[in-house]
Amino acid sequence: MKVKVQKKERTGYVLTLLIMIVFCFIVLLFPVCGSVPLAGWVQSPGHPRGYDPYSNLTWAKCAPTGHKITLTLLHLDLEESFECEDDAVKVFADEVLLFTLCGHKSVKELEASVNPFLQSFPGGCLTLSFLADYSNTERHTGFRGFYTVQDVDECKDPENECTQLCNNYIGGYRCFCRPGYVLDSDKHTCKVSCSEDHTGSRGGVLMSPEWPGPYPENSVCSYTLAVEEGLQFELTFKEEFDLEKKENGECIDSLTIQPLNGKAETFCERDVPSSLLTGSHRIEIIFKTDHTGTNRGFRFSYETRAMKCAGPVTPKSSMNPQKAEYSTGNKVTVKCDKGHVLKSHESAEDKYEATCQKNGQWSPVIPCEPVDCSIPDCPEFMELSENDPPTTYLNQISFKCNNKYYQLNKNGNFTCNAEGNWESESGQTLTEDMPKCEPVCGTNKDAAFGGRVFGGKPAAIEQIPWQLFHKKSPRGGASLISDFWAVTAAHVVDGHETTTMSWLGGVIDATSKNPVIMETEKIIIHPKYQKVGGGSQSNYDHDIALIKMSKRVPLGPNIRPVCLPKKTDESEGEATVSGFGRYKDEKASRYLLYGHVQIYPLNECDSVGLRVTSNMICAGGDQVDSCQGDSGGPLFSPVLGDGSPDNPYRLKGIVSWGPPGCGNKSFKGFYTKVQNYLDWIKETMERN
Ligand code: 4AZ
Repeated sequence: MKVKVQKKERTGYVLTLLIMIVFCFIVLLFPVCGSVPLAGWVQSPGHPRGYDPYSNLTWAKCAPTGHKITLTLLHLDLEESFECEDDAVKVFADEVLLFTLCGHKSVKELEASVNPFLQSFPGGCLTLSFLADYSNTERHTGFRGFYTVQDVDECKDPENECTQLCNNYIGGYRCFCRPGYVLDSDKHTCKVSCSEDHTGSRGGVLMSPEWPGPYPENSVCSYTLAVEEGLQFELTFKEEFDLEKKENGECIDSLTIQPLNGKAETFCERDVPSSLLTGSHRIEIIFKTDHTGTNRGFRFSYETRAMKCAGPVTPKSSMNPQKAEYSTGNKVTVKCDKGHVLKSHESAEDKYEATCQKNGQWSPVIPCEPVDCSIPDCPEFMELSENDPPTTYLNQISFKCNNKYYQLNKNGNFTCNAEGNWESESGQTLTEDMPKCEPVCGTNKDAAFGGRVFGGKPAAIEQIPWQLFHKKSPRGGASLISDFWAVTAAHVVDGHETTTMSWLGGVIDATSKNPVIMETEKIIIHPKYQKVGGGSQSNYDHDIALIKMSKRVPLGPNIRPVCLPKKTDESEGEATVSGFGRYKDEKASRYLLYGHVQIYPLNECDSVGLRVTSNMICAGGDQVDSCQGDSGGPLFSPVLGDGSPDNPYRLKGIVSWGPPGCGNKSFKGFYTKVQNYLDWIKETMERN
């Protein structure tokens, strides 16, 4: 039977023949390359008779470095199936699946759309796996192809990183440079060989490579200028200075001038100084360029000048003599500025001598640092307004009281002075003029509400917080005047000086279960207080005594001191008297009562024959009088309800005595005039 060969089929055969000739040529030329054969066949089991059900084949070849494996399929006849799920050839480059093939493909089809892609990565492996299932209805011949090991042309890879020229060879590639350039140690970058050593030269010119033409790319030029110590280089830029930079002025290419022991300066802008005195006898100049740009570069001359020293030797100091510059060997006296002393000097020394060295530096250099006043110790109730404030020269601190029942007795602002002491606004040091937190006096709760209370009435808690009360015999009152001291009438405590008395505070009800109990430590009766004829009867002149408590009285809303009167206050007008004393027919009042009385001139008060002295105040009201048991208690003004922080309650008098029969309209009560005892009170409190 004569078979008519079609034209299409013929071209296929011719192509196969051609490829086979090329393959034979390769096989003959390179029979073996190390352990990897340079070419060979790969085909399905039983080809060309056809493969059996369940036949399989795994084939793999790995390329040496700088090579790749290519596979050329010449024939493909497998069972056709959806997504090649029955019989299939799969080709992988390392782990990457390149193709899954099945069915029938002509040589032309294979050449056009399959073979160009059947390649391993450079130095990688190509793997082929063939798997047939059982379901073949007719016989298929399988596949056949050949592989070759080929050199990779790395120079064609745009990522080969040769900055200038590239040369490919079997198994690798090499970068090389145009004349005038040298290959850097990274084996890829071409650089200009441009470093120069000008050691020993006292003058000359330096310029960028190829000046005045554009400087070459990828250059790192290092120039050394060096002469003996005692000289320094001056650089003079006269010509154009043109280095590549970004829009924002940041340098792309740069010229860095690094003096020995000095600060490096980098330039690329045209703002390079016309002349630069470097202050150094040794300079490294680095010129760096990147891979692009057509800028012209730089040119400058250099010469040497004698080394000079400039001032100041150290910040916060002055020099004597004062000059713009100093020659080597010159000596100056360095004096720290006001409020500064030499660092880590034992004595607070502020002067030393320094000499200008050959290297343009001063020696010795001892820094001047501000004097430190340090954090002061704070007495009780006092603290600094700020935690850990700075404490050096001219810094300020201020004190405050950390308890609302206390206030500073003077200005609490201090400044650290040049001598290292805290100084007040009036110019006194902290040790001379330490402020104190003293109890706030003469303030009660009423002050916050204002308003006036009339008549002899029971006092509310917190209304007369300075009222103290001696409940046991002798029943009497006292007034708290600080957080340790109370003032009372001498006749109340007379005879008790050597014993301890218990005073109650913060009570308005004498039967209160929880009063604050204050034990006396000292009872000091006024030295001029006397008893008539040495008997038990007092003449009530100087009827005043001070009581010091054994412990600091805990101040609070119920217990607060009253203010003492001013030296110049008028002793007239209305005042309030308070106490737990006799009330109407009762022997004693259970509650703290108060009432307003009028203070009269002494000559208007009938004393029923008893001697009245200028140490007494007489006062009384229509309905109100003090009486037995009130003695020692307060007579204060303004009247209860009228006081305020600006007009605090002041102790005018101490309940002292009166003609028999309290509340008698024609007689007034007598009170010790506290104003006459201000010095004695102050001195006694200070001394005890
Ligand atoms: C006394 O016996 C007393 N009316 C106190 C004051 C007055 C009278 C007597 C004043 O403690």
